[in-house]
Amino acid sequence: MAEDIKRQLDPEISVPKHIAIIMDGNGRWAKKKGQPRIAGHKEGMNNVKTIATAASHLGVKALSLYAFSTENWSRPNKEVSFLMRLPVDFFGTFMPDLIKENIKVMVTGFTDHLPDRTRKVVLKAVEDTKDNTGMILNFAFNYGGRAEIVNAAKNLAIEAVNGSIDPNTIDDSMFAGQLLTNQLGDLADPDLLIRTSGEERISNFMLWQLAYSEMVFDKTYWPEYSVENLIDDIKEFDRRDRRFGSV
Ligand code: V07
Repeated sequence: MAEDIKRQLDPEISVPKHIAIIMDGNGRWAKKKGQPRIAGHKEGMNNVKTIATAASHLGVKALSLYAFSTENWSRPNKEVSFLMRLPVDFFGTFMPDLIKENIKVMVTGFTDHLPDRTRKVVLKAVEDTKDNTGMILNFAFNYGGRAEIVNAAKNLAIEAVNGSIDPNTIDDSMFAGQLLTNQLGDLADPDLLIRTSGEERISNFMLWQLAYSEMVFDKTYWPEYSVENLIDDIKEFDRRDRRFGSV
C-alpha cells in the first residue's frame, strides 16, 4: 500500500516536509448533495483518515490540519457539539491504524476550555502515540493565529517583568519558542499550505509559521479531496520549489 502510493510520485519530486491543510468546503459539499452541514463534517472526518495515511506513505514528516478555529465557537450550538464529538469518533475508529502507521498525534491549540470528553480523548491520543517515530499528525484544534501570537507576547512580557529575561534580547527565535508550534521543533513552519474549496485566504491559520510557505489553493471540496489531488498539489509545490532553486 505504502509503495503503491509512493509509485504515483516521481522519485525526483521533492515532497514538502511539513504540509498544512485548511480543510474547507464541508458545508458546501453537503449542500450540493442536499444534506445537512453535519453530514459534510462527518464525511470530512473520514477523509482525514485517507489523506493522513497517504501523506504518511508519501514521506511527509508533519501534516497539520485546521480542524476548529477559536472563531468556530460562534456557530450554532448543535453544530459545535457535533464538531466536538468528531475527535472522539476519529480516535474511536482510527487509533489502530495510527498505531500501525507509527503516526504521532499532536495538538496545536488551546485545549483547556474544550468539553471534558473531547479534551480527554485528544490528550489520550497524544499520550498513546508519543513514542511513535513516523509522521506527526498535528491537529490545529481550538486554534487561532492571533491568539497564539498574543499568548506568546504575554508569556514574554511576564518573563520580562519578573526579570527572567531582558526584553532587549527578544528575537525571532525566542518569540517562536513561545508559540504553540514550538513542540514541532524544526518542523514548526509548513513548507506548503493547501486550502481546499477554492477560497484563497489564510483565515487566522498559522500566521507566523506561514511567513515563507508556498500556498496552493485547490478547488476541490474537502470531503472529495483525494490522494490524486494531494499528489497534484505536491507536484505544484515541487515546480515552484525548482524555479526558486534555479535562480
Ligand atoms: C473535524 C472534519 C474535517 C473537516 C473540517 C471540519 C469537520 C478530525 C478532527 C479531529 C480533531 C482533533 C483530533 C482528532 C480529530 C476534527 C473537528 C472537526 C472539530 F485530535 N476532523 N475534524 N475536529 N471535521
